[in-house]
Amino acid sequence: MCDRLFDAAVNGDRRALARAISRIDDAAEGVLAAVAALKPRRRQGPGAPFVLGITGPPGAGKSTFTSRVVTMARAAGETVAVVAVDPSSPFSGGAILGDRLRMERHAGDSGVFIRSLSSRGHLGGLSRATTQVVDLLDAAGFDVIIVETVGVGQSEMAVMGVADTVLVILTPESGDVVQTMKAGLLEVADVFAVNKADRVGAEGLCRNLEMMVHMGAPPAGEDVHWTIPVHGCIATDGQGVDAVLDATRAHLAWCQAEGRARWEKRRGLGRIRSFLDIVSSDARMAARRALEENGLGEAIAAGDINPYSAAKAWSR
Ligand SMILES: Nc1nc2c(ncn2[C@@H]2O[C@H](COP(=O)(O)OP(=O)(O)OP(=O)(O)O)[C@@H](O)[C@H]2O)c(=O)[nH]1
Ligand SMILES: [Mg+2]
Repeated sequence: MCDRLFDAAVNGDRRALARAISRIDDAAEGVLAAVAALKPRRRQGPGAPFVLGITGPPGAGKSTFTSRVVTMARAAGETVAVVAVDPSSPFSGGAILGDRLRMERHAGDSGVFIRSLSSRGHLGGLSRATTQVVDLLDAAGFDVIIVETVGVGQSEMAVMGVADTVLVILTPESGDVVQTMKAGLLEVADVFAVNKADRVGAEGLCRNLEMMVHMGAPPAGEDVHWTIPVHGCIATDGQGVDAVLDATRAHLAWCQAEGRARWEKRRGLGRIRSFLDIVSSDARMAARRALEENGLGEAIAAGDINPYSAAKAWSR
């Protein structure tokens, strides 16, 4: 069933593509085999397609920026897919609606495809779904794939495992350099953009970020080093967006040349993470089924069987 849907999806049927992504998001039966049969181009290496991860604090301007990038890529004749990864709770679904409105200007353009992912309730589900959806969009032939996610926890790590280049968008309001480091955003960033450069404090933040990225010594054992560029921009009127985009393309070019080994290493870690995500969510689903059988769940809840020995007995 899934195979035919996935075939149609990679052959240009946009409705099939949307449905295939829903199947992935729901971890539906047969999805794993269908994804495994895909032939993503980037298995060969970076660059085809360009997978750009965009992350940063809530409200930083990620979607506004993404919309600009879509317009620019279309003007250059490239097809673009956008995946908005939404790790928020089921009770705050407002952001995606706002995105829909913002992206409406691209509606009717068959060279643009926009979807959001939720995968709520699955352990590791979000990163699993993101990787699989990017493979599908890659196989479907998009030139640029943008993965947008709020940098509030694990989701940006998932983006890092799948993107060629990770752009971290900050604003003068999103906190200082120390907070950025504490949030782990320095570890995931290949390029920094300070958006809302029309607001007070943007220049200072740029300067401090510059200082921070130059302070960091190259990691031990790495003979090539990428120095994270920092650019200010105003996503609402487009100022500086092209310079940020050029910096992400420069990083991609670096990944294709001297940074190739580092790209391969990151991709390798991403693949290991995919494996662990799949195994852990499968195991959890199997354990849930086990709870429903033979009164195991009731017995554990009542304290008749202790959860440790039950888990040990089950995982054997
Ligand atoms: N002043 C100013 N406002 C901006 C700029 N870029 C975006 N905004 C505004 O900031 C608000 C949030 O923008 P979004 O693009 O939704 O931000 P986001 O990072 O996608 O937000 P979430 O997905 O909810 O995390 C909107 O009201 C934008 O119009 C900018 O450069 N300057
Ligand atoms: Mg957004």
